[in-house]
Amino acid sequence: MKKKALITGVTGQDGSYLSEFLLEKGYDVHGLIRRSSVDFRQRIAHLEGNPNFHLHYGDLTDSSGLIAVIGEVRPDEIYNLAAQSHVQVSFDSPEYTADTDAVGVLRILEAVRVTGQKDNCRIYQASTSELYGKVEEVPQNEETPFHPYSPYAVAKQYGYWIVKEYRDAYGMFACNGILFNHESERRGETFVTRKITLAASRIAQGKQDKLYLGNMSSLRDWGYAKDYVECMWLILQNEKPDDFVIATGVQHSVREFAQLAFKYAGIDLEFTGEGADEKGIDKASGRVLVEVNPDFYRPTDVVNLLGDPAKAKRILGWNPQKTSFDELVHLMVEHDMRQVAQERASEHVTFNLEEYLERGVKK
Ligand code: NAP
Ligand code: G4F
Repeated sequence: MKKKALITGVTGQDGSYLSEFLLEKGYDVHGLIRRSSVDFRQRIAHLEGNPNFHLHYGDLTDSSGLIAVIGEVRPDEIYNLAAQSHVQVSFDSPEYTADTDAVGVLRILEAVRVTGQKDNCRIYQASTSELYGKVEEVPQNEETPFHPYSPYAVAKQYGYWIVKEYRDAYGMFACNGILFNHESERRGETFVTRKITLAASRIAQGKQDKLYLGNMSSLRDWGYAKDYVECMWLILQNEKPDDFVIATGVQHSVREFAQLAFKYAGIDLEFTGEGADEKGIDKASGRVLVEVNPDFYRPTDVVNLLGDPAKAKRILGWNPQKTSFDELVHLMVEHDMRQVAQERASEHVTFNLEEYLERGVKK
């Protein structure tokens, strides 16, 4: 019998990679999607039509729909990836964020329980390094106290604890993956890494003049999303339900990410000034290409995330350094250079992508 998995957030970055991963493992994959008036499924378009890939309408804010889908599919594994996942947006829409990211998790657990599947459905919850927030130690591991520092993190903290509670109270196989930032060529365009790789590619091809950023000194532990979805699966294959930190154990600043991304786009940047006056200048032309816009500062910002993935390495046999920081930045820039070249071609502006690939983007 094929295993059945239900993925909420299937249209997102992680949902799309996890779908590919599970289909390759021979799973029947069911995805939960929200109704929208526009086509928002580009990350999974290539999977539609696959006989083992099925989509169901539903929303984490609607328990009746969740009970119907979970009752009908009767999955062996649920990966709850759906969330309002943008930290800055959570300051603008705190109530919606709480409804989806906190109570939404409870709705999934209850749907499993009330449809009589508590003993045979394993549940993965997409918890986050944002829980460490205003960090109490560096690096962070499974024992580090939480100090959530945004409406998003506060909502996710409820999700984390309700998963643990259902594990203890009802003996459910429910687990948290405490994932540190993971990025890819499919990353949403308003997260800082993708904002940078797209801007560097547009600036290199004459489509954009400048990139405006917020806090460039913020430190993150950035991994590759494709490597991280494997770990979600490994967590549910473990012999007992448990919580794991998933991270690379390597830390860089937003500034370092930008410098490397511009380098792979063929531009050598040097940073001068401090705080809101800091600028990224093209060494060759002297042009200012990166500036600070305080509008991108957050009311409270998480600035020192570094994960210790030792437990996942030891118990799950997961390799935290499969894709290095350098390789991650390189693959994102190469993807965006191609994407921008295609956009430019449709605007009848030619860019010699082949020459660039030979010259600039090489590591
Ligand atoms: P993402 O690209 O923003 O995807 C979020 C997904 O959730 C989308 O499919 C979105 O659907 C769906 N969604 C949002 N609100 C929903 C609702 N009310 N009901 C049903 N679906 C809803 O996020 P991601 O980067 O793949 O992250 C996946 C999960 O991991 C999220 O829970 C995130 O908070 C968590 N996480 C991410 C990272 C990271 O670095 N990427 C790190 C730690 C934890 P639409 O397409 O319709 O918007
Ligand atoms: O890319 P970010 O928006 O990601 P953030 O806030 O770390 O959240 C992401 O990772 C979390 C895991 O730790 C997930 F739970 C969450 O769902 C999401 O995927 O911002 C990273 C850092 C922040 O400190 C921010 O202040 O970059 C700083 N930053 C500086 N300039 C900027 C910008 N962030 C954005 N989005 N845009 C800027 O212009």
